[in-house]
Amino acid sequence: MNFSGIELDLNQPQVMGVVNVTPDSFSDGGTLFTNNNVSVSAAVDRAATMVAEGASIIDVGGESTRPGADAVSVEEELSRVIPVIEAIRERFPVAVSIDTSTPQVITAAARAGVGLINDVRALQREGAIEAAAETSLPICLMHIQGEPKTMQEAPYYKDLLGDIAAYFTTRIKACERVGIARDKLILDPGFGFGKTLAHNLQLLKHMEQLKAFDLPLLVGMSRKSMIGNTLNRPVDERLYGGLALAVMALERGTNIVRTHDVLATVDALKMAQAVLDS
Ligand code: PT1
Repeated sequence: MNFSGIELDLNQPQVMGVVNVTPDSFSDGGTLFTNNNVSVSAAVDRAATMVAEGASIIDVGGESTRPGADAVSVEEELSRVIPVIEAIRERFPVAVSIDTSTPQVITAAARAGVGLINDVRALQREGAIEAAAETSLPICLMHIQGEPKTMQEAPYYKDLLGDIAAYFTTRIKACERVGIARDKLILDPGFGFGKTLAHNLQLLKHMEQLKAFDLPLLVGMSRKSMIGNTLNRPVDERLYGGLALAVMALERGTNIVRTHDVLATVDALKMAQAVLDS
């Protein structure tokens, strides 16, 4: 798949490193901020480390979507992410994705050189799908039930995998209706987005069912509460649990793993892939 000039072989596991430019992210919130301003050089340093560790995509986000997070203004989101995207693209031959649901941010990020639109709301925000179509870029459509602010209040599914598949069918059709080619789409089941611990575990266990769409799959489980709640570990002690989940996702057909822990994840996936290839 081509990510704005960067060609990635999705038959090999690809690792997406997370660069959060938010003051309030769940795992590394505020570390790239000083005096409430984005530190572009700190973000570039973080990206440089992740590229050296083997990340092939850097995911830049300016609005936290963790459970309970507050919204930000369009102006604030733009001022956080655009300078960081430009700086990373200037320095490294790496694909950059923009983690956003905001149409103005989609448009500006495309101009700044991103290769992938990563939207946890699967382009449901007013104007987002048209903005995304206009860019001709690949898009990651993530499943979410509800909105980040309230999604963990009472998640409910009649048929977990069936409901998520039905959602993807609807969103893929919506994309095709505005002229987005099906082969530009990547699907993400959205671990932690309107799901109980039991839902998250069942979703991973059965996620190979999503291969029926015949589209690339992306997952993000790194440091999430599904690990914390199972192991009773704080956010900074969830690496080993996260590696187990990443390997299980690979076995079930995942193509891209989104993580805060690039080096460890690259090694785990390389090792697991060697076994799958043998
Ligand atoms: C994800 C993802 C994302 N996750 C994609 N983008 C986050 N494509 C942000 C918790 O339960 O999985 N896929 N962008 C981060 N969101 C969360 C959600 C963080 C839940 C933490 C939790 O702890």
